[in-house]
Amino acid sequence: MKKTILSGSTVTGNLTLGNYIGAISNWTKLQNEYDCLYFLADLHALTVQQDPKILKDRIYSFYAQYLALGLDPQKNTIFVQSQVPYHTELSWILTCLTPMGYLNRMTQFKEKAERHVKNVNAGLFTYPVLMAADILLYQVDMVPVGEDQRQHMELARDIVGFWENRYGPGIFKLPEAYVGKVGARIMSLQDPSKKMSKSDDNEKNFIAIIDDPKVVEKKIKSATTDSDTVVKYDLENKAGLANLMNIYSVMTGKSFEEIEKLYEGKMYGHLKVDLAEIVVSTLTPVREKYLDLMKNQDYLDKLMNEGAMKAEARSEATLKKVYEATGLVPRKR
Ligand code: ATP
Ligand code: LTN
Repeated sequence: MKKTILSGSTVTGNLTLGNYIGAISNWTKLQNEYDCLYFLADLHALTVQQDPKILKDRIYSFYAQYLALGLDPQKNTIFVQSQVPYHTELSWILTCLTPMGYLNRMTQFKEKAERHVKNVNAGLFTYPVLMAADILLYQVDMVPVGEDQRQHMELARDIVGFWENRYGPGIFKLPEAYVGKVGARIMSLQDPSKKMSKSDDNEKNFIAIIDDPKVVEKKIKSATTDSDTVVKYDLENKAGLANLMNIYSVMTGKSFEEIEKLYEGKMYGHLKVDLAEIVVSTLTPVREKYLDLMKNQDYLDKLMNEGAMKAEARSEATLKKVYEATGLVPRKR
């Protein structure tokens, strides 16, 4: 039996190089060995205010980006969260088992509440419970995520404990987080003290997977570095350069030592020019495939439907058991 993997990305902004390196490149590697479910967390996106028209376009765009980045709809179940209603049903039941104190500790909630002071809604607070439901519905073994999601993964495991204390064992599998060793945290280009985030208001902070090659070049060239000139990996004193070296290393397979050697006696500018070329050559075919897919919305609709049907069929059994255990009466079909 193949192990089951599930992961998702919130439908906000545009997928970035950080998402690709930290998450989606791992997903594409895993798709051959494991039984994988990958989804668009569009309901999670609603925790911050969304323009309906933009959200809708983005759902198609993200789906096309998943495909363009190499996720195969034949090998994987690729679906849109809101198209499988069991996620929200399970989420409610789990919300009623999760102590507020646990949610209060979530650093992402604290950060987002600070960033969206005018819209600190209850969904932002209960976001990690919906994430736990996404995972627990499918009896998942492993969840490949970036470093920033570790805490939410711990909570998902705690929620299995809350459930079992109340209703007993045997329904949910305890999921493990899978955080890649390299590239787990790509930082913002202008402010390397914070992570590259796709919903950043300043576009210069991130490279979008579908950015025009010229824009990619510009963003890399204007990335913040320091006033020194020696190319040396030093996270503490040269955080901006370290971030560029990290991206360089992940995308070429070269170690930091190899990169340092390569740029001995050269300026940061040389490294930036080469890095821009490396990133552009990786992203160009993805962008072309993406633009092609976006011309055919019917095809995307068809794949989304198939994905949702597969996901629904797979999660039905868990939800039925949950209804039985909690004393709810499932509708007879
Ligand atoms: P947002 O800014 O909207 O919160 P995000 O860029 O953090 O978005 P998510 O949808 O939260 O993206 O994350 C999708 C996946 O990408 C997660 O597994 C997450 O850990 C990973 N990821 C996000 N940003 C980075 C980053 N800078 N470096 C490495 N991995 C990342
Ligand atoms: N919170 C995640 C997106 C997400 C997710 C999930 C990831 C929602 N549900 C389930 C893995 C498994 C994020 O990356 N921001």
